[in-house]
Amino acid sequence: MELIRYARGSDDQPKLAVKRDGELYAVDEVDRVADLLRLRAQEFRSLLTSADRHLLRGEQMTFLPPVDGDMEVWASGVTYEMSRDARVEESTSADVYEAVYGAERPELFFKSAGWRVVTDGEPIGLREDSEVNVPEPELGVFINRWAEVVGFAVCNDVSSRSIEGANPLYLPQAKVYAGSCAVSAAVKPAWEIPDPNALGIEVTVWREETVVWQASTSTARMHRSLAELTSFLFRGENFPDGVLLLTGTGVVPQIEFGLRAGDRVDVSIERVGQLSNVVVVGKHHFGWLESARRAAGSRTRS
Ligand code: DO4
Ligand code: MG
Repeated sequence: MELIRYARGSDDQPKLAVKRDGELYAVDEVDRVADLLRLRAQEFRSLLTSADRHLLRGEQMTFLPPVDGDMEVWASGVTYEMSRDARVEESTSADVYEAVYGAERPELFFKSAGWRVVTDGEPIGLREDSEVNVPEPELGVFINRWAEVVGFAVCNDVSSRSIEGANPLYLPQAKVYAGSCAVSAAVKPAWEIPDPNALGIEVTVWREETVVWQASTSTARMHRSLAELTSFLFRGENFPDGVLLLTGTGVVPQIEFGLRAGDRVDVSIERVGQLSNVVVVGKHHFGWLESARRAAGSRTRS
């Protein structure tokens, strides 16, 4: 089963559905992921599993990012050895990455407001003022207001490597900008993934017909547990509409590699799903996100 958020026409209010055996069923009780994340995990599960009466067929649907209401997107970093080693190589302040990898407190940072998130088939962005940019394929974890993990998604924490490398204090500029946060349209409920600690993650970057970077890892190589990351995230803040937490990248390309306009980035996570986006450069490509706040169906597909 997967949870989907969708709209039909450009003026249609977003709604929720569950996909089961290739069929879509309406979730009639609530219209927002945020409302689901206000429920306890058990209620979330019974509401989704009981959505089996109202079959949706044939209608033109636009799938939307599964982040709405006052949900926020946060991210953790340096949660894999490879991420630590890559930052040590690129950074003018290597020791901060060594220190955070071994520290009790993880690196956690705000990644995106909900309305800025892009989903499958929409463009991802690079900053015009950034030289080297990379995709970061990451397992995303949906956490409800009660700090319970209720679902998973495939995410891309698109980042400027050169801006972060110049000075770690530039992290917000390297991480938070137009088109930098992509999340798969489908959410996999947590009860269908009893062991999220052994999921294969794969990323492929296509330049025209050629694969220019490919890498894989497994969540088994993550140096922190989901419970640990969740507990630190909720230490200092409440999330009344829930939160999506990106859990860090376990693959980083060679320092010579950088994304370019027109590249297609495909990410897949075993048992969770896929995410595919084409790269554009500059914030002017994302003006449509503002109108999509009011007219959810008017989104841009690449
Ligand atoms: O320390 C900078 C960010 C690291 C990050 O985003 C990651 O490891 O995925
Ligand atoms: Mg990351």
